[in-house]
Amino acid sequence: MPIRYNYVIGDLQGCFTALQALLEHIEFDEKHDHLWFAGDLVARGEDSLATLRFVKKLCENDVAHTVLGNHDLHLLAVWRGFGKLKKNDRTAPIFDAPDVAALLNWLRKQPLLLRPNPDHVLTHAGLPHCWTTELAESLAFEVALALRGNFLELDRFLENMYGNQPDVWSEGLTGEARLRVITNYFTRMRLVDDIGRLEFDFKAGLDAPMPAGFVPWFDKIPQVPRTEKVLFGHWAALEGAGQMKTTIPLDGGCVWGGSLVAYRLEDGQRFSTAEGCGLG
Ligand SMILES: [Mn+2]
Repeated sequence: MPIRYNYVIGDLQGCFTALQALLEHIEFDEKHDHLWFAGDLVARGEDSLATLRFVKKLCENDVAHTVLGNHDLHLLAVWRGFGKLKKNDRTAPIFDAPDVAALLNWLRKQPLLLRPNPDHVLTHAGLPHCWTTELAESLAFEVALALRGNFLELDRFLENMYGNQPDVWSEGLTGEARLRVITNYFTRMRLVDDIGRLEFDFKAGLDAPMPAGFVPWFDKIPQVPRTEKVLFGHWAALEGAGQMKTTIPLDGGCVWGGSLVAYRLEDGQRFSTAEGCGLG
């Protein structure tokens, strides 16, 4: 049976009830449809554990795929002892669950970039204009290799993952600094400057004043024109709105009282829950 529809879904953040409502709304059918998640499966929503279990099962059944977001990486770091739960994270039950190792060993094997079809690229935060899509694919794979390696490799990566430096891509970077900046582009990027330097403080919407010299990453024209559309989550203040020409925001800010968004690849139609879980 050929796939009927592919839906790309924005940041779940543990909003399990909203996910179920959205799947009902799009009449998701495991036998015929396929789901693509933009990462940040867990964090502040009401049931990160149920969300993680649900998405893992779909992925293992080859019904869904997900990329990793900053909250997913943070979950892995806490698990391995390199981070602490954030004040508003409601992920503690994951660490007490009998299947914690299975869940997190599965999570760490998920990629930072996916190609749902030849016309689309999916990452958690987007793609900077200084990378071709091909380069991005190979850089995402460098990080994925560290994440899915043995615990020594995983721990070395997680221990060095945090930090804002270097804040700009350069081909000559090596080792942990290289993996850190790649990870920051894929999972934390919002604003960049002309050379692709990252800015880490701005989280507001597009009508808010931005630091001098910085613009949203999607306002920069790729140095090598991209033929693919870029699907991304992470930036809740965009509210998943504004179907732009070449970039498609998917984080409807569900956990902040917005909505959970699904984008149908076949026709570009957007679907969303009536309201988010509003826990923020
Ligand atoms: Mn995020």
